[in-house]
Amino acid sequence: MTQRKIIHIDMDAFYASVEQRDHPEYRGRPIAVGHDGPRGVVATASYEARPYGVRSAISSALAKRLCPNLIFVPARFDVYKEVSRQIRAVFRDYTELVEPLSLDEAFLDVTHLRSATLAAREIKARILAETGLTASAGISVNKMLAKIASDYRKPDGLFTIPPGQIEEFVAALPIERFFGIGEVTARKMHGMGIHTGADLRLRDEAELVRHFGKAGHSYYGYARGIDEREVTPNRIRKSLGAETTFAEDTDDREQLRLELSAVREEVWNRLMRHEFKGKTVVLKLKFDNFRQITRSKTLFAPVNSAETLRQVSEELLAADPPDRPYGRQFARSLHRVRAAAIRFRGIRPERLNDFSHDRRQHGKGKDDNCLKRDRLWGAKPLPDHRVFSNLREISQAPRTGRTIARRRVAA
Ligand code: TTP
Ligand code: MG
Repeated sequence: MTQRKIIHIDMDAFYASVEQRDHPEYRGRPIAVGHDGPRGVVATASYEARPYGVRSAISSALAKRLCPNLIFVPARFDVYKEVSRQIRAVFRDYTELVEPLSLDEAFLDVTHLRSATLAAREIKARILAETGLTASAGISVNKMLAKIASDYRKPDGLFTIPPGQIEEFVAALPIERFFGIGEVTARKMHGMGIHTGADLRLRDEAELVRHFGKAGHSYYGYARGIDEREVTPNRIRKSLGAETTFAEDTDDREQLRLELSAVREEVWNRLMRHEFKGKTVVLKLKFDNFRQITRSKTLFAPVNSAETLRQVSEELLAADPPDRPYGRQFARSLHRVRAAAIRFRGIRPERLNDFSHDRRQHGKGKDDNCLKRDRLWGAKPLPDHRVFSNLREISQAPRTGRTIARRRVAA
């Protein structure tokens, strides 16, 4: 089998660089893209702001504390999308096999070219000429290594991991830097004493599978610099979301509403960044007794404005009667909310009709209760009534793995 040649390209401080390009007065200054309100979230920060610790997804309030001179600039997603279109056009001059991961990054399979490193150099130069912005490139034999390499010399970097150096490179790599090992898995690995690629390499495959399920096979490969994932154009993302764990558990609705507005802003940023089209909005609340409830609502068309997202998520949050605080129906006593999440799901048409199953499984009585409560306290429809409402609650007791689901359809 011929060895693949993979390039990963990632724009530097993408939104912030676009703002500095278009507003010369911001050049050389610490800026954050996002809004400055008390619940605002930073989408990204310019390289001048990063030494202060300002980075993506922290709150604007914290960012201002870290860097008092920080300038907040509102996001202009249309402009970022236009730049994204320009860079993707450049990529396609080199290969059909382009897999965008978000507006500002993509994998390219250039196995057919003589030198991937030369191609990457050219791509960077063309991006700069056509957009006035810098990108970083990583080059290697698979996606994992290319992605790690592009991060290695940021900003304006270019780094190649040639086949002969893979082993050494991977051995020294901290486990959280592997592409494909997320935050939660990395924490679990730390708990097992696995901190670097070298540590991971010492574990046998069966042990990794025992701890991490099927993914264990992949991790076994990653430790050896092996990653079989192909560059797949038009990959379809199924869902996207954001979650926050509160500094203090709360049962105060107003507090919850405010906390949720920050999660909403972040999830909206992600939606824009991944150009995700989601029709189903899911709200999840986790309680201090480790139970959780999930509610969702499916619209006829993808959510296309931050205002619609605000309405739907507040509606889902308000779906409890005021005299019955969150979770009471699932717990013997009142519990406080520990964490909240909003997710978007892309939904296929056939999924919209699968309610009969739940009805059979959980009995009519429960559904009727649910109906009555929804009529009294149910969510207000959106103004245009173009809403397919799927109010759904799930109580999960993780220790037993038991799931109780209730669903109801309201016109
Ligand atoms: P990244 O490529 O992760 O970050 P970046 O381009 O700003 O900086 P770097 O030089 O380290 O690559 O994300 C690209 C854009 O996506 C970023 O400019 C803003 C947006 N974004 C968010 O809106 N929220 C997020 O949590 C992250 C990580 C990015
Ligand atoms: Mg980037």
